[in-house]
Amino acid sequence: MSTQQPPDQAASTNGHGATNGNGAARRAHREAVLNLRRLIEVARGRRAPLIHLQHNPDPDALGSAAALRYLLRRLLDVDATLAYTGRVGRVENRAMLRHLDIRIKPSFKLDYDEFDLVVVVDTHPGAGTCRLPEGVVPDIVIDHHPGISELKGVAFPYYDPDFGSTSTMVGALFVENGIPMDRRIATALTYGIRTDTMDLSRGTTPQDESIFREVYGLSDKKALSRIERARVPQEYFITLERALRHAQVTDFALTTYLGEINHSDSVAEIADLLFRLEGLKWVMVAGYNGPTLYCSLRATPAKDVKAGAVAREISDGHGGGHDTFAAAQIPLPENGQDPDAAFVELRERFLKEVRAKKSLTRPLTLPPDAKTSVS
Ligand SMILES: [Mn+2]
Repeated sequence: MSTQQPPDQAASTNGHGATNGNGAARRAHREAVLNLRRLIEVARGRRAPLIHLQHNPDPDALGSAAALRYLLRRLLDVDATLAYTGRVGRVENRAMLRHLDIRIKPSFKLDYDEFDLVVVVDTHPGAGTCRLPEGVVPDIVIDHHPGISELKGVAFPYYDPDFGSTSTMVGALFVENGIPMDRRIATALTYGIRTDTMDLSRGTTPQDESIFREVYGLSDKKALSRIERARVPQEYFITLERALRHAQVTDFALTTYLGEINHSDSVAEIADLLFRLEGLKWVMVAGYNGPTLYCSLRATPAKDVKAGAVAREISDGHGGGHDTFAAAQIPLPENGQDPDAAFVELRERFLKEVRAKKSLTRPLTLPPDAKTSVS
């Protein structure tokens, strides 16, 4: 769409995003100008906006939603409500809410009829992580997750899977349009970009870098440190111990089972930790909570590696994600199939899918003759 924009738009840079004067930066600037215009067109005149977050919101969802709320307040003088489903589990994410004063409300406590604008952030209708109430069609969708084919009835889909985070996309609306933000919002966006891109190491574009530089420069470093070093409950170490005990290395793939978990973020947290093992190409971590088996995948980047596709395949469509990191939420059958058995089956499917040689299996931390409780 940028190619249809008259060239004079490019000249009106504000000195933030397009300082190096190259074509890509000018294009990014132009798109941010257009995107802000479209956002305002759709949101203007609405008095009760609702920002609906990704299920079990992560820092990117929390950061981009908080920033969008601030933007709507600043430009249109309206107060948006932030709604979420699932829970905020990881202690860092709870610390983020606390230290940055981000207030979110559980979706089930809200009547969606009372809102006259619905924005979905960091997910999209049709994705497993979008739990909008039945029949609610959002006016605006802001997301970077791959997999959107069409968004029926959405007035403004601000969607680009090239971005490393939704926080970058919302950050660009500020930075490229010269709109100031306060320290709290800069900190929230910083943490959102940082966690979604693993410190700009995965799935990033030059724009992720340039927006990150801007927001990081404005951020509260002490608050960031307090969030990242948040104290953890004893439960964390109990889960960690189980993860190590059940971990098996099969060829180039590590798999482990956490049993019952307190919150679904545990699988991602442990997957990131175990992925540090040298020589690995894949990690698959799973655990259950209630009627759902949660699974997290990490993969070393390579031409034919598509973690999102693997997640989808082994979960019969209940998963997806990016090339190097992905997740699945698999409903456990109601006939009381035990989650341990569901894990064993999932592990089989995963190892087959990534073509790991099962004969090359060893425990991660136990001597080869010791027995693990799940095998
Ligand atoms: Mn995200």
